[in-house]
Amino acid sequence: MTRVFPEGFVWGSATASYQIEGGATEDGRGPSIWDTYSHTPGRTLNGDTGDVAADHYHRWREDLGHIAELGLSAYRFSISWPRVQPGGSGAFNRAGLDFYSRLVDGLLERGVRPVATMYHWDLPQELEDAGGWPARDTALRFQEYAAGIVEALGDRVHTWTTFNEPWCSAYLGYGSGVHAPGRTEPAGALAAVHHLNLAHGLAGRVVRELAPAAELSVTLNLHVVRPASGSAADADAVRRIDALANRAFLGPLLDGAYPADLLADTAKVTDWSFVRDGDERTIAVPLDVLGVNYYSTTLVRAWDGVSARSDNDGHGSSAHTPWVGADDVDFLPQPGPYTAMGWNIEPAGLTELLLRLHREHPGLPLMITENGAAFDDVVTPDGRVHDERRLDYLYRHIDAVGAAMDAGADVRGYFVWSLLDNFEWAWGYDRRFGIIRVDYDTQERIWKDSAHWYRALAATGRLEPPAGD
Ligand code: GBH
Repeated sequence: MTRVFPEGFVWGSATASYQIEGGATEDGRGPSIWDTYSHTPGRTLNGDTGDVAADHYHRWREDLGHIAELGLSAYRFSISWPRVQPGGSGAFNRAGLDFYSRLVDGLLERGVRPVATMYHWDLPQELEDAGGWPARDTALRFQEYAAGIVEALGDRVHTWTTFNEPWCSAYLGYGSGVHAPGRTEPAGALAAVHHLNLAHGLAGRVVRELAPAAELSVTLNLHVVRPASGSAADADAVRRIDALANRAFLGPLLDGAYPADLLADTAKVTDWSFVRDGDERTIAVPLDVLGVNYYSTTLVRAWDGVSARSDNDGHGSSAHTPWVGADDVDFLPQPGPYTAMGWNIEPAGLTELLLRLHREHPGLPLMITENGAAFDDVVTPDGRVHDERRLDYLYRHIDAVGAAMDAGADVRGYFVWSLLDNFEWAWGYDRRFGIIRVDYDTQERIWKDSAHWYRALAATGRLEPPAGD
């Protein structure tokens, strides 16, 4: 069935600094935790690093051309903290600020709305050396960084997003260690959760003050958690994971407090004494829009402590769990189909998530800030990439967004992840999410079929089933 999206619905695409820019040591950029991590043997697949990536630092003008050619109404990018403030505190780097200033102006000239993320995981290494996100001071440094970039770019940026997926920064960075900085400290992961939330609140207030016309948002990777059975024990496993994954952020951000069950569940890990009086009020700065990243769903059961655990527990290559304090929860494999990441494809989960947010936080506008899929693309002799599985994934998920809107959810836009193939973190260049292919030998950009299809969608707002569907 053809679905027509409302006039003004935003069609965008998203990227992140470390994943596309390269230019890792140029024009005064300092090192980030991802430079250190990716250069540490054994941390990323094939030892891949973001040193060159998609060379966007030099090819930004060409990439703006692709964005314009696609007819996107918005582009979501992230600012590299160590490019604009190399040591994470003190002096700002003019050349770095100028890079983003030119990018923003280039978007505006082409009629594309800039949506800037302040932090998509590249913490200046000096701040990690001083303790990283488990240290409260990092949140204060973030406030200073936010003031510098908002002063420089102000309300030329339409939407300021403080953080991308703080879940990943906290639990993968400091819990399982499969992301930089690779630490495995359960209490540190929860302290990181709090300091990321706090940093959001502090930076949010900076946006309100220095760029009152800009929108304020944060992007979360909320988990759609389902029970393996109807048992009370499995329902409780869902509750616990929902607390760690979702309510640890939604609680303070939207309701002004951490959920009591989260504090109780994790009491053996930490007493949460890092939460000081007034912090929760600081965090709850009103949002204009909540960014939602969605890829897949999560299936859990209570673990009896005896039977074999599933190996699909989200630990990646690490022996440590990101799910700190939830050792009695098991993560189960799910029915396919799967993407090349091994993630199950389930569009209905996106509808469910949007409707939950609509129900629990009525009146809060939502934006899909990431959705997309990695597949093993091949370039055919005609020089094209017939990525029909990605195209089908996008179609089904955008349709799922439409279904949620039909049921009342206030969704303002959709950003496909990603504009370009890029450095997929621990998986390096092995996994390709782009609607535009990057040939890493020549840096040539090739539109995949999904890009042509997305262009038509952005032009008309009419979602047609792909041929053969
Ligand atoms: C996003 O992360 C990132 O924002 C982006 O940079 C990245 O390139 C893109 O997605 C593709 O990966 O619940 O532990 O079992 C998404 C990260 C994906 C993290 C799903 C959690 C489930 C593993 N999330 N993943 S777990």
